[in-house]
Amino acid sequence: MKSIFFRKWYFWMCVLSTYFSLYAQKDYKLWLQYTPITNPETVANYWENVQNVISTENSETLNIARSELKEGLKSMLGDHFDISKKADNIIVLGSFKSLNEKMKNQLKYDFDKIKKDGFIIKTLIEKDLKTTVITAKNDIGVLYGVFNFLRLIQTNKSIEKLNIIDSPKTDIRILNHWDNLDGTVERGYAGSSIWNWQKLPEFIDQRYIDYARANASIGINGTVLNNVNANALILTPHYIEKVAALADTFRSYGIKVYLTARFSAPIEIGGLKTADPSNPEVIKWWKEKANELYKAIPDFGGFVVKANSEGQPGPQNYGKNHVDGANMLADVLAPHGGIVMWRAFVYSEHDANDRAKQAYSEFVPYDGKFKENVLVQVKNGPIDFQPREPFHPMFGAMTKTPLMIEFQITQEYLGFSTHLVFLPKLYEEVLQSDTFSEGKGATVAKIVSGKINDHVLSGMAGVANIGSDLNWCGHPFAQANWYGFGRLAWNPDLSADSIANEWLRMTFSNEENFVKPIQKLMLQSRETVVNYMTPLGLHHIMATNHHYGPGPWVSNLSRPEWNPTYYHKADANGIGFDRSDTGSRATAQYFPEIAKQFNDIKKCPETYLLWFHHLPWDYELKNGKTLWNGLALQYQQGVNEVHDMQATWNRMQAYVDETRFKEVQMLLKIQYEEAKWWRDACLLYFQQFSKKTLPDGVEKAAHNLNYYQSLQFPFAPGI
Ligand code: GCV
Repeated sequence: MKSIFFRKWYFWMCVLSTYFSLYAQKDYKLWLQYTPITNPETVANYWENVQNVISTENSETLNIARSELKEGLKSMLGDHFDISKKADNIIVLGSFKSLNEKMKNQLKYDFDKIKKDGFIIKTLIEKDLKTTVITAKNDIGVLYGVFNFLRLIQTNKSIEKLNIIDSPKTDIRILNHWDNLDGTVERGYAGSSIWNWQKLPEFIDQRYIDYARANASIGINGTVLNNVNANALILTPHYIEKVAALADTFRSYGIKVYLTARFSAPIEIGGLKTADPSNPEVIKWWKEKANELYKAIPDFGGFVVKANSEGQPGPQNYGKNHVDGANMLADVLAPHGGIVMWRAFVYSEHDANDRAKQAYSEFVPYDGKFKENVLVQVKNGPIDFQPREPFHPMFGAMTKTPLMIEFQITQEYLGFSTHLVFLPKLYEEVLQSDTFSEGKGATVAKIVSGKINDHVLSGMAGVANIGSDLNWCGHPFAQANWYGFGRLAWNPDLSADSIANEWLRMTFSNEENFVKPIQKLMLQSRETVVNYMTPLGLHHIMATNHHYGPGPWVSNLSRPEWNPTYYHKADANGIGFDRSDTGSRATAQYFPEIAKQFNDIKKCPETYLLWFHHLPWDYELKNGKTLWNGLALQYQQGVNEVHDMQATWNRMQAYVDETRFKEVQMLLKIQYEEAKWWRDACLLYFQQFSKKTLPDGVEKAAHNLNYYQSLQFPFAPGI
């Protein structure tokens, strides 16, 4: 009796655990779901073209490419491969040099068009024999080609007659992990760091491989493992060994490892008295460190450095400048082929000037002075990853220096991982901004891809949103931001629209009734968050330190530019930061065409109005409403839009597995509550100055201002 009961219990436990692990896997599998195609006709059509896979050579990367292709096809189309059978329609995988002469002849013109890491996917037809060739200049290009090919099937595209020739437009497509050695992640909202330093180097977590594979699938080719607020210990032998184990794991996926170098490391771990970049002992120490690193990791990528920024040490501590610091490190890395990514995120509490102007003022005079293997890494906007900022004026202003763009994928100022915000829309807005640095058409995208000034190096960095959470990113839709960053790093001219479309199809479903409304929701989501957090160009009004929730009233922090009041400048006369010619003149840092536009209240896009202008509460907006009414209505609109997002999602149950459906549903509920919190707290606070009533259509706050001001979140994640 007992044993029957036990067997039944055991049976159901197995069923349940399979059920849970299957669904849990969906969260974990990101956009590489390879969901089985259920329509037999579609399956048959695909099979017509992919009866077998043959590779022309072996290497670790090519073996990965082959098994990815086979497994992907098997999962989507069913297990029909018969390697022993001579198939008519095959896929040939291999680097160009390994193809037979006939194929080489057919492909040689295409081959000339691809660059390093690029690939060709081409259907060659001879009599009745159809061969799809996936080839490239190097093995990793073939792997990229395979992921591209699989994406076609994942997104329901035809593979009948392919002619795809694609190359990345940037060289360095890199994630910046702000991961600390103690396992915490600065601005991380998806659990703890995925690097298990204690178990490395012996223990290689399967997650590292899955991480590398996911990155390779979107073309990411580099990772900075540690926080830009760095601990020098990462450069000690104890950690280098662990870093090397990760580099070994990532290598066959085309991913190079980089580290943040703490500028004062020669003192902290080298026993020197100084870190002065001109000191011979310091230079010798860094040279030896570079030798040690390259001995352990022959393809080590190089260093990222946050110097003289937010309390981090740097060359200015010794009366030297950014060029002195960056070039010293560049010199020690150059013999090994390494690079330096020197961050331009600097602002000083001793500089009374507008914070938005400081990086430009400090860096632009150094243009042309950096060594060839230095890139200056510039955040997308001049303040700090706000829901909306104009593009950074440094883009276009340093023609002799390769500038990398740094985007934040993790949602520090964008509702953490509880808010659904599709960031490629933000990235696209910045990348497609015209700097006018070389006349019309000098977009940020062209500058960062090195096209405008013919730079040898180019790159895009994204602050990772990856953590130990089952779904990697803390929100099923936050995965789209990792995905979208990778796709844009590969091609900064891709549209957010197409990225959302392919991501949805790969991650959830190809059903049009699902894709259409959810794509629309994603594309609107960034504007929505701007509406309920920082409409009309407001910025940096988040609560102190953790940046969770609203805090426009904060004015007591030691550094003026850390206080939200510094940014909105609300008073009885109005609101906004005057950065025009009558104010800080930050507009003058842009090229004249843009400067003129931003400077003139009538021409300035209303999305940036309060970023550049301080305006009276009665100022008339383009829609005829007063500034106060327009502001209040925009906050309300943000709330309404989240409500609409909920309604749209609720109609999607039939297309999404239960786990992810519920996760998103619960998260949207939090987002809705928090959108209302933002609206109420901000409007109550600003109302003290405007002294105006709320316009019709704006809901009254649920609490008074004191209540919102009293909220404390000492354990908010990410700090
Ligand atoms: C890693 C902002 C963030 C900091 C971050 C810094 C930077 O100030 O709040 O957490 O530090 O940017 O990008 O260096």
